[in-house]
Amino acid sequence: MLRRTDLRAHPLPSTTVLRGLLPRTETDVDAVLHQVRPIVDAVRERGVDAALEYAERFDKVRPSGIRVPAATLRGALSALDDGVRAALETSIERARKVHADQRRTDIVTTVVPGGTVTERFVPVRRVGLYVPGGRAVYPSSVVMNVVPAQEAGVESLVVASPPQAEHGGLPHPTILAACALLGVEEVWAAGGAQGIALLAHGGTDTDGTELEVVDVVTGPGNVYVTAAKRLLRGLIGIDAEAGTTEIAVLADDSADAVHVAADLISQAEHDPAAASVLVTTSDALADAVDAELARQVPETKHSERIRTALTGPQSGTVLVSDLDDGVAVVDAYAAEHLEIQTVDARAVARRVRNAGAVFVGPWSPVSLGDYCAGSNHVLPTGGCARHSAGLSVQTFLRGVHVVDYSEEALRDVAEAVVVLSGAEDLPAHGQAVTARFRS
Ligand code: HSO
Ligand code: ZN
Repeated sequence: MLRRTDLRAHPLPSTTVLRGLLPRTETDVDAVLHQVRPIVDAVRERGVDAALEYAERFDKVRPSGIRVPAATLRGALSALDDGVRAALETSIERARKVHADQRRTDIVTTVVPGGTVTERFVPVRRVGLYVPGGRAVYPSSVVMNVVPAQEAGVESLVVASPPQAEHGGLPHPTILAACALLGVEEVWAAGGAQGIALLAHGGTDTDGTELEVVDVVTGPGNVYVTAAKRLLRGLIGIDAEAGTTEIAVLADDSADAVHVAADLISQAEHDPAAASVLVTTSDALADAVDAELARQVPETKHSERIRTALTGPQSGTVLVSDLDDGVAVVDAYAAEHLEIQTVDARAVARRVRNAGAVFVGPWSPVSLGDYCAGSNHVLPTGGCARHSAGLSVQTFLRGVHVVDYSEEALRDVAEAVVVLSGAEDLPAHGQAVTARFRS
């Protein structure tokens, strides 16, 4: 079922060439920028009025207001299925454990006696966390956005999610319930590019209350949401761009084809454009995984979507000569999720440089990480794992340098400052130091 690329004939090509050979279609955010710019401009100029007009056009419903009433949030939580509530609590508890450990303590460096530089980790004041509507409803993504922001010590946070016509212009009730469970008090019925623009520019709600601007927006969304984040970056901070889900599995002949196939299917389930890539040293495993896919896909609920994803140009099997080449290939691919299903998987995993998250050995499937491992599932896609990390407490913190020198410590280094300021033809810089020591 998976298209094959055989890289065993010659030595592996360079990373640059390799990237071109590997299956991947990138979502073209640039192509929609011209559609998104007028939406962002309209929300900047006309605020909530414009956001509501776009909701009518794109979400097919005009919410009565942007901010969801507190009683509605409480109501959604009490209507939540008990089993789902308990599972969400497990997810939240584990995510809190991991993200609480990510908190940073200030780093004080004594550069010279009397001269210190402290890196103080300061949370941003207010963040907007975007939760998509659309094809699937992901309360787990509420957890993955809210928990790191809360654990970072962010003082004020708002969740924005598209209004749903079938829910009277409110975000999906499960999303509202997850927010309530996490103690989120501010939720906006606002989605798409207009939702992102409203977070960045703020406005006045239909009842006259202020919708306050945020400093950072995180969370996955469709191509329009991503385009809006790109346009507004600078005014707001954003996380790494999250596109369509991807899974890569690096496996040798010790891997269990039943598990590998199930894991490739699990992420293909998200979207017909999702990518599932198997990188393997074993023809026998490649064949067995194909056979398993043929058996398992028809049994899944969303088999059409999954088949489209698995047979698309973004998915496939890559055959490599050995695990060294396998590691080079998965590094060049830089998957959002990477599973290592080999002999001594831990050692192989340690050699991987580029991946959003790594899942080691037979008992750590990606879907565990999607919900209940404690790790974060908002991860860089489309090769962005080469330069970016997934969402974490760090996303919401800035390391601020605090410089504190005594008179003696400044006097000791004054000459070097003066020389450098002269070398850069900025003598007033040097004088700001020498002025302090003129008797
Ligand atoms: N695999 C998705 C996250 C998710 N899966 C949410 C299920 N629900 C991107 O990491
Ligand atoms: Zn998933």
